[in-house]
Order: sequence, then C-alpha cells, then structure tokens
Amino acid sequence: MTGDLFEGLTQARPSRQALAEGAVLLRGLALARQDALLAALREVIAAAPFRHMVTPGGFTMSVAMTNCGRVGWVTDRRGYRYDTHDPESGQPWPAMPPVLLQLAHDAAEAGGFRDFKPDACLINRYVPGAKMSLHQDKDETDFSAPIVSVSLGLPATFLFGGLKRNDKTQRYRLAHGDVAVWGGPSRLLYHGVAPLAEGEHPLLKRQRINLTFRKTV
Ligand code: MD3
Ligand code: FE
Repeated sequence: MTGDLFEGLTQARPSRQALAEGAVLLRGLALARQDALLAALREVIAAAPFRHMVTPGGFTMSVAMTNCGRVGWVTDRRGYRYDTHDPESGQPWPAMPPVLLQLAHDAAEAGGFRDFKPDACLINRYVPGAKMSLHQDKDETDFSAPIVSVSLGLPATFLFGGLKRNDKTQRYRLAHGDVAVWGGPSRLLYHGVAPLAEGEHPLLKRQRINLTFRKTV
C-alpha cells in the first residue's frame, strides 16, 4: 500500500504512458525533486513576477506568465515572440536554474530525445477558471527539439488534438509532478487546457503552475 492522503504529493516511482507518436507522459517524474524545483521557481518569480499578457488581438490572457532562460516568450499588441529581456523590468529574464534544466533534460531523455538543451522556460500560472485555448507552439525555429512540460499544483484537464485545429481532441488529467515530452510527429499538435476547477493543493494552494521548456533556435 503506497497510498498518500495528499494525492500526488508522493509517488514511489514515475510511470510512463504513451500519448501519441513522439509524445510520452511521465507521471510523477518531478516529485523526487519538487522541493528544489519550488525553491528555484520562487527565486525566478521574485525576479520576474507573473503578469497577464495581452494577445495581438487585444485580449488579456487568463493565464499569468513569466519566463526564465536565455529568452522568454512574450505577447503584446505587436505579436508573439521570444525576447531576451523582460518587457516589464527591462532586465534580462532570470537564468534557468540548474534543477529545472536537469529535469527537462532527464525527461527528454526518457522520452527518447538526447541532449535536450532548452533556452527558454515559459512559466504559466492558472487559478480556478483560467484556461488556455487550443493552439500550436510554433514561435520556435527548431521543431526537431521536443517541448517538455511539467505540471505542479492543482490538477488540470489537458486537451490535445491533431495537426489541424478541428481534429478530434483527447483529454488527459495532469496532476502535480507529471511531466510530458512532445517531440517528433507530436511537436506541432494542437493543445490546450480546460478551465481550471476549484481546489486547494497542499503545497501550491489555489493554483496550478505549468513549466514548458523549449529550444527556440
Ligand atoms: C503538445 N501550456 O505554454 S503544457 C503553452 O498546461 C501550453 O500550461 C499548457 O500549451 C499548460 O504553450 C500545456 C503541455 C504541452 C506543451 C506544449 C506542447 C503540450 C504540447 C507542444 C506540442 C504538443
Ligand atoms: Fe502550448
């Protein structure tokens, strides 16, 4: 019996689930290093606080975002892009903490992608009600590298479809500590997140934080 009163807080060993060709879900992979991960995240967030960005169409996103790494993903009325500097502070984005880089590398390797060296980590914060509409991640130039995503805090319903917006979607529940790798034929699949349900996570309280590691060039 390995059950835990606090769902998702501990897991004896990570499990692996194929999602699509080139995509694998590594449940619980981040749990063994969650303390170091959360400590590093707190430092990044102190230097570059979460903010609600505006889409080129003029909508304020319900998800709050920040970044670490050589470049960060930004959106404003001028468009989507990667930028070396945080537009709020005028400073370079905080460096990618080694514990984040190592987790992304290890996850990619478990997914069959060697030597993954992301130069950007987009950090998304969802509170109940926040969502992310179906989209493709295509602001990068190197689609041969995978994207690695790490879920922390409240669970979410993640959706992913095909290469066309109207392709049928599948739904998965992503919980605290789950890591997914999206490479090869899965790299440009449409994906999104359903509105976050109410809840309280033992460590992160009323929020979900998602990290996506990208190699942009
Ligand atoms: C499938 N974030 O930041 S992570 C994003 O949970 C984003 O915050 C979601 O989509 C979140 O762009 C989903 C899972 C994910 C990330 C990238 C993908 C799935 C993907 C790229 C290709 C296919
Ligand atoms: Fe995405």
